[in-house]
Amino acid sequence: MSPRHHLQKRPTAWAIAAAFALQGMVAQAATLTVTVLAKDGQPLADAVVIVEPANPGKRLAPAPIKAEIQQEKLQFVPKISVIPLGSEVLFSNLDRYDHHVRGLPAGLAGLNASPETGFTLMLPARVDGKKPSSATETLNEAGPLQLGCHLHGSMRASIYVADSPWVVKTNDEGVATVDNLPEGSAKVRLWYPRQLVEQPATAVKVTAASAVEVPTSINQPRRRR
Ligand SMILES: [Cu+2]
Repeated sequence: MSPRHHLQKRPTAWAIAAAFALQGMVAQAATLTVTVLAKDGQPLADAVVIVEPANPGKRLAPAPIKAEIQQEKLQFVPKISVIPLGSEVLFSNLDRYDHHVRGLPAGLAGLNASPETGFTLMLPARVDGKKPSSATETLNEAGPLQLGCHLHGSMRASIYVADSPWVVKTNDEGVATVDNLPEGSAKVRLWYPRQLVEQPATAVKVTAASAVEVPTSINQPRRRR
């Protein structure tokens, strides 16, 4: 090898910069914007969007958080939460009635559950001049949970306990923006409370800025409040 040839082979500053840029592109976080439509074709809020990349790579579990769910005017607020696995949830009762928080796996698993399954909290009625009663629960199992109250059958809510960072609830425009995805093929699954039939997964190609519309046969809930 001549010295000259050797010189030519040496990577130039430009080549090094290009290599870094390329590396940056490969590692670049991609975004998928998912719009979920109800049976009537209108945006569906509060649907849980779960993106499952074909090659998730070294996926990090989402960091646990401290979440809050309140009981107010005979309702759970919020009605649907996406909370990372291992998080602690603070439940508070702001009403002047006693409430329970009965947490059970959603769907059939919950129907067949024994009394020991899930968790039960008792939150006494609010008393003037005192802090509302509250209790915490740590979510140690991934998947959807339904919340109820033994005293008030209409009090219903859900928590989707996420073991992946790619689980996002749709906003009022029916949109869930899922960030930091690896590029490439992925599946989009949905979870929605009271859903009778599981929606088939949607295959997508995730790019730097990709979007998909997912029509469903889910009925719009009646107008809330
Ligand atoms: Cu209650």
